[in-house]
Amino acid sequence: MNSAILQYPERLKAARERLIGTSINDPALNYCIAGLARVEEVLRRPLRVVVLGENNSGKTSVTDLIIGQGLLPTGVVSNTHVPVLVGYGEQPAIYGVDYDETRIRIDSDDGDDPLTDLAYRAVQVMLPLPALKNYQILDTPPSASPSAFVGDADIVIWCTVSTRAWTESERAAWAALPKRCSRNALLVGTHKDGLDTEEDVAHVKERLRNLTSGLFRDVILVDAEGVQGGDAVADDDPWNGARELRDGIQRVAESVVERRTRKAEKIVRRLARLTFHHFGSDEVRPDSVDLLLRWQTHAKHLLELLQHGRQTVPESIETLLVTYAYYAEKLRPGVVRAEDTVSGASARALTAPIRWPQQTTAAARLVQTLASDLTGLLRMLAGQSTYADPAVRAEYQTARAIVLALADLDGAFDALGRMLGSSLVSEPVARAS
Ligand SMILES: Nc1nc2c(ncn2[C@@H]2O[C@H](COP(=O)(O)OP(=O)(O)OP(=O)(O)O)[C@@H](O)[C@H]2O)c(=O)[nH]1
Ligand SMILES: [Mg+2]
Repeated sequence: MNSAILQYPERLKAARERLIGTSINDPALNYCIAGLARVEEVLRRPLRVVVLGENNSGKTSVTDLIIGQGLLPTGVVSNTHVPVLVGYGEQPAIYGVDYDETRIRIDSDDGDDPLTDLAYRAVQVMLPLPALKNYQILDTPPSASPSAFVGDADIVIWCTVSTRAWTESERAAWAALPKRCSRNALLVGTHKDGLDTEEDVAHVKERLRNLTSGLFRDVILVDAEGVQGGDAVADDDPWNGARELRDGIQRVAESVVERRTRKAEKIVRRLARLTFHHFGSDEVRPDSVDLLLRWQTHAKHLLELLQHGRQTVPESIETLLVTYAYYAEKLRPGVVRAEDTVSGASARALTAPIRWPQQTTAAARLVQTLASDLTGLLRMLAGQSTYADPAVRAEYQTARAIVLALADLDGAFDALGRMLGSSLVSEPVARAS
């Protein structure tokens, strides 16, 4: 997987800790810190694999096969009339989850068989297996409505008995699940051992693929009949399908994580933008008030031109950036050309082609956002800190730099850098309306 994706939660954590480290007590900044913590938490949550299928289709056996055959406790294996969530724990432990969500440890050695004695809503099994740090597995009980279990599923596995696979009732049950389930679903055919030859295996696999085309990411056949509750079986024999199944889950997991990260990046950018616009204690230097007003009039005019179709989106962006550069130079001479002062933008982006958005409402909104970001930046250049203490001022500057990096305004600045090139920053002229 792309390492930037894997490192993203760490990057957020580092930024958040540096923000906390500035010890600035600013409501917008506090809001940002709390938001970052929340996003990190969501990103670090293990994925949830939900194992579904009709009665006796091998759900529990497949759950056991995924974690390592024989590792699921016997009491649990023989009692799957409630959902069983298998997750990571430093020490092996089994909990009963009550209807009021209280957890009671039930794997003590007092001789009772608490798994059958008490009515739990669910059972939670904790095992010290590294793979379970990345995903939890929910083994579901025989149920008339599998949709009850997919609410927070990231990956769905449907178990079917290979020798009689994909019956009409299975088709109907799968069709009743939310459409999004298919995006990250695997079809697992159990009882592979009931097929005589490799040819039969290939034939059943092909048949299943054809019958369920578009419904699953992959079809995997397994022999899931293991030594349950006994010693773990070494599964270096590729025939039982355990490795193929784990690889399949891993592939789906990677795409889920990637999508989750992209979403998080968007949220963080929005959060950082919002923070950037609301935090700080600068006041505009008296000599800069007029320049700022002129910029605002200018930007407003440009947005109107766009709205009335007199300028295209690319033209509007270019003009906005050139205009911004002009005012930025006026407010703080040298700021535009000293590349890292403005953006810290990398050379990578300077060589990449700009993909201007099409002329749509979304694109117009993008230009508007850009204008307001640029206003925020100019305000920053036009500001003087109200803090006399240079140490506090420096902390504000640090915090601002972190927030700006999170807001990732680089795209805009890269384009700016490219357009300016070596040319001089001249007074921009808005097109005649
Ligand atoms: N031969 C063979 N037997 C299997 C396989 N998978 C499961 N079984 C057996 O089939 C029976 C049902 O398997 P389970 O894993 O309990 O099925 P389940 O879907 O969890 O059953 P419920 O929770 O009662 O719906 C058990 O006796 C398993 O040992 C397989 O791949 N091959
Ligand atoms: Mg079961």
